[in-house]
Amino acid sequence: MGIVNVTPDSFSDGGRWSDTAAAVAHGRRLAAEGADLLDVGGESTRPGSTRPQEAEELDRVLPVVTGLVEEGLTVSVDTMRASVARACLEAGATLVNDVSGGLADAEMPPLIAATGVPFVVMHWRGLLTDPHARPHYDDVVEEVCRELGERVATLAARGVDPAQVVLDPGLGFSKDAAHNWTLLASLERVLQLGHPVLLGASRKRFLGRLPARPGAAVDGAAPPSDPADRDMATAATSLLAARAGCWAVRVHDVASTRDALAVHEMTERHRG
Ligand code: PMM
Repeated sequence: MGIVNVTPDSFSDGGRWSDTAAAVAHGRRLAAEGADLLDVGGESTRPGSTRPQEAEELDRVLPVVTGLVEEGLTVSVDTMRASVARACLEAGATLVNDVSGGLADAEMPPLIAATGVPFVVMHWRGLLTDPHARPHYDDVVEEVCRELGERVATLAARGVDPAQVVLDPGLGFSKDAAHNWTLLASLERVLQLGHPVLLGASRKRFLGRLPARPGAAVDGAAPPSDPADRDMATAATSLLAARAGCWAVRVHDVASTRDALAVHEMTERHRG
């Protein structure tokens, strides 16, 4: 899944594709590099960012979704708003990716139930308004899995077929670096919930503080690397995701992940 952020303020590529033509060209390039699916989003979820008005979000994403669909590409929409999801589905998007897991908008579950489209339910403990609020877990894997299971049950009670649901542990959402690493090390536990799993590690902050990097301070005080310098680490997480059996990875740089996934495919093919 290649990321097409049509936002002025996403943490790694905010503002770069905010013009429709540039965003469509970017999506086309990601598809040419091997993305099977393009995820178009118009709202940044970085801590402290203010939500765009509904009309503004729609203005950002709908022309891009339409443009990519017209090129015959498979498109998902990254939104927490049912109205935006509905308009994009009508324009030809085939999947809804909701970082709130259907919690932000009461109209989302009935829309997903009525349309029957695949629905990405990401784990998040809510819109963070305080960027310094520290998430607390006694056992992050156990709690994320339990809370995802509860989300699926709540959605099912509102008519969503569990077969529509793709789960995402939500790296970086209400989670610190140690939580992200622990979840990455335990993806098979998320897969045991019995749904396809999507992983979104791409360029996230915890990948910008790898201990082996020259200059990385032992006490972790070194500044994080630039988001765009995190693609090799991202590709490594894509390999981990593939080995665990994930369904998809959501990435900014498709070429590096494509190669990592090819390494996985070749080693699987040659497994004795
Ligand atoms: N991360 C971001 C946005 N949308 N959707 C899913 N399903 N999973 C994620 O991890 C996720 C997401 C934030 O990253 P971005 O601002 O670079 O898009």
